[in-house]
Order: sequence, then C-alpha cells, then structure tokens
Amino acid sequence: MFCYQCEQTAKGGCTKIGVCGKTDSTATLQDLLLHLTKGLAQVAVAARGQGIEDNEVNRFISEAVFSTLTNVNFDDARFVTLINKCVSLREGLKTKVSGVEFGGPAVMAPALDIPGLVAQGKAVGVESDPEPDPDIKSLKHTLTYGLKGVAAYMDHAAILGREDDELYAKFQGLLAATLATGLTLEQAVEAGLECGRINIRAMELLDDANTSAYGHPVPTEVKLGPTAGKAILVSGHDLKDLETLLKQTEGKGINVYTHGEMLPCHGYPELHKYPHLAGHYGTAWQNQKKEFAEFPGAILMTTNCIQDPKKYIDNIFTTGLVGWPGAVHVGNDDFTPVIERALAMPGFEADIDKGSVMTGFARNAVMSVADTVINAVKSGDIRHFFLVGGCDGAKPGRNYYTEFVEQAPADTVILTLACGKFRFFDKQLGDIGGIPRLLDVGQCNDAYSAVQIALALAKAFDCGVNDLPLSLVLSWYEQKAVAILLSLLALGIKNIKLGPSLPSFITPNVLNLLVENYNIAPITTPEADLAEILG
Ligand code: FS2
Ligand code: SF4
Repeated sequence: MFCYQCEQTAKGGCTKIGVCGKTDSTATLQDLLLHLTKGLAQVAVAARGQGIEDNEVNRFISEAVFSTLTNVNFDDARFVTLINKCVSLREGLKTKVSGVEFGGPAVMAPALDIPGLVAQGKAVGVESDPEPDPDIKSLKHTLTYGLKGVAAYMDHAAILGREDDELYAKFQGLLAATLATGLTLEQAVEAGLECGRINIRAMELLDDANTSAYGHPVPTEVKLGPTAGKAILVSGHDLKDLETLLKQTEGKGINVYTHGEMLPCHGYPELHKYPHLAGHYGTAWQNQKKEFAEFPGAILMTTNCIQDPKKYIDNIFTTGLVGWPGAVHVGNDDFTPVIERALAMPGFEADIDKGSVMTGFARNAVMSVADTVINAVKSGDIRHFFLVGGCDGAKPGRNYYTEFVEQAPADTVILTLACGKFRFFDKQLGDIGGIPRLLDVGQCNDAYSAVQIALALAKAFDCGVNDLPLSLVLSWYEQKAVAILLSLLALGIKNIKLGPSLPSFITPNVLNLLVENYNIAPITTPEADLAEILG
C-alpha cells in the first residue's frame, strides 16, 4: 500500500499499515475502487455528451469516492461490494452510449476474489500514476483528494434531496481528468481551482439541504454533562441519521447525545425540539477510544471519523458509508439494533454537571447581528476576527490552536468550525458588547457558512475579504479540508496560516507557487503568528 492523503501520514507515506489503522488490503481495495470509479466517470461524461443523465450513477460516484476518504470505511467486504457495483453500473451505462471506444478503468474487469482484487489494486495505486513531472503529479493528487472532499459534501446534500446535475457533470469531468497525463502546470493548477469552485457549489447545496430541513441554526446552549438514564451517542456528521434516530427513540426513555462534529446539530430548531436530545458527550474524533469505551450506552457512527472499536465492538454501530469489520452495520435507516443495545446497557447512573457550551452561530445568526458587529469594528471595540478552524488530530503540535485562542487579545473575536474546536470549545472567553468572543459556526461541513459571513462582512465594509480585519488560522487532517482550502484559494483568499504540518503530497515547487500567489504560510508559534497578524 501507499497512502499519503491525510495529515497524520507516516513519514514518506503509509506503506505497511495506515497510522489510521487502514490495512494493506483495505488501502489497496480503496485504490482499485477509486480507479474504477474514475473509469465510471469517463463513461458518465461520454453518456452526458449524448444527452444521457443517470442519477443512480451520479449518486454512486459520490458514495464510492466518499468511501475512500480518511476514517470512513475500513471494511474490505464493503469495498468488494462497491467495486462490483461500480463495474455493473459502468457496463449498464455503456450499453446506452454509442460510438465511443473506452479503455483503462472504463473496461477493466474486476477479479473474482479479494486476493485478485488486491493484486489489481496494487497496479493502480497512488504510486502507479505515470505522470513524469513531480509537480504536476502533486497537483493531480491534490485534485484527487479535493474531489474526495467534494464527494462527501455532495453525498450529504443528496441524502437530504439536494442534487445538481451540472455539479455532477463538473465533478465527474474533473475525476476523469485525474487520469490524464501531459497536463501543463497551468492546466493542473486550473483543475485544482475548478475543484475549489465546484466545492463551493457542493457546500452551498449542503447548506441549503440542512437549513431547509432543520431550520437555520440559532445560538443554543448545549449541556456537557450526562443525564441519568439509558443513552445513545451519535457521532459523524449526518443530520438526517440523527433526526431518524431521534424519531425512533421518542418515548423509549433513551437520551441521545451528540459526539464530535455532531455538536452543532443542537443549534438546528428541528433537531433541538426533541427533548431527549440531551446534550453533548466527549470531544474530537482522536479521543474516541477512551470516550467511547467509557460510554454506558450504544454508539452510532454516521460518517468519519471512526477508529478501531474492538474494545467496545458490541456497542458500536455503523450506518451510511461508514464501516468497520465486525461492527454491526445498519444500512436501512432502522436503528432498532442500536436502540435494543442501548436498552440492554446500564446508561448513566446519575446526572453530572459539567457545564455547557454555545453553538449555532452559523451565517444567519451572525448576520442577524451584523449591525452590532460592524459598529463594534468601527468603534474599535473589535480589533480583529480570527477563523480558527478545521480538523483535529492526534499528532503533536495541535496545542498551537489552543494556545492561539488563549493568547488572542480580549478585543478579538474567534470564529470556529469543525472538530479542531474541541481544543478550546469550552473556554470562557467572555463577550464584546454582547457579542460572544467565541462563535461556533458549525461542522467542517459548514465551511460555506463561514465563507458567507466573511463575504457579508466584506460587503458591509465595502472591501475585499483580504482587506478585512480577518485572519484564517486553519488546521487540516483529511480531504474535506483539502477541498475547503481549494475553495478558499479559488475565492482569492490570501494569507492563510495552515498547520499543524503541510500536506506530504505538496512538492516544494507547488508550495512555492502557493506562497507566491496566496501567501499561504505554515503556522509557527502562537506568539509569533499573533504578533505578525496584529502587528
Ligand atoms: Fe473532524 Fe474527522 Fe469533520 Fe474531518 S471528525 S477530522 O474527518 O470531517 O473535521
Ligand atoms: Fe496513512 Fe492517512 Fe492514508 Fe490512513 S488515510 S493510510 S493515516 S495517509
């Protein structure tokens, strides 16, 4: 195996087993699925050229690509099913296309067993890319990883009924383009920026899907301590799964808790209305082995990030695209096994007061107090905004973000999103004239909301986003962060500070290009970065 798609990759790439726990066979089956899905995208592009749009193919391509995102699916058997479905959809679609000669992954026949599929996967992995120029290869891999992020957003939006054929067309065109060789540097850069642009559309669709189904988030206090009684913990990112579970647990005497990236769900009126949505438990994904082992109820993983659950394998359930071998997968929206497990477990013995946090400061909530914010900036009460957001992770160096927030002066406001917030989410930072200094915009999936807030501020101040008293201090881990970074670049946003380490798939020349055109810089120390930004 060779995988270097995430921030915690081993030095030079994961080659024997992933730091994430991904085995050689899973990584290789993922490579094969991705390769075959690129072939399916080629056929879908050709079909579209002849006026044929196949929604089952469109949905499948998003699901297959999302399945290969870090910490989503570790189950070889599920990848075999996906590989066979990919080929079956491809062959079905081909029968409707006339006069096109396909090759490569568009004609490849899958082997009949896992060893055979793994052998095929070895021949089409990351290192097999025939691209001779390391910088073009770097940009192509950046594009591939960015597309994994876009696929995640498209899939979440589609689950709530929001799809866009034009977006599918652009996505599949870019996915097929990752097979091309001979791209110029300019073409490879442009493909990356186009990925950023289509990601904005995907995030917009998802924002519309979430807010149409559950209302615009409103500032909401969320209890951190448990309530006595039976319990289910929901992790991942999927709002619909949470709603379905809340409906199915109504009147059953079970309290439902959010974990990790599900925290912002409390801000949505149509989810908050359930009285048994009892609070939030735990912190970011990398702490789950300890937190889940101590949870006295059932656990439902709706999306990334899942870690090896063997210590509590009987208590954890996966749904949607998530998989772990040996964990029960609920694939039909009937969470009865989860509910039965929760009822059989002891639950929490007593109420425990652990305080509370605020969430729900998404674009509508922030814009509803735009006048107050603008006046506070004009009067000098607010000197600067920081967006300190992105993924959390296990590698050392991420304390930077905690210290950055702690050291940010009292006349600055911190906007945050994604699971990186758990480094500081419960800090009492006070307020500036009634505006809380710490504003949780939402999940990584809500980056669109943060972008809209920045664009609205720029409009209000009649300047560009780069001229605002706003600095982006981002942490990355997986491929949704790659997609978001490409979106920010496509919007022309400069001076981003990125950490805790830079992507392994970025070559020195590509990094230089980013520095020259966008002034991206790696994080240094909170003291130095704050002094530079505010100086
Ligand atoms: Fe966090 Fe993990 Fe949200 Fe990423 S829960 S790092 O894949 O999606 O941010
Ligand atoms: Fe390694 Fe990350 Fe790939 Fe897992 S996803 S194998 S940790 S690079």
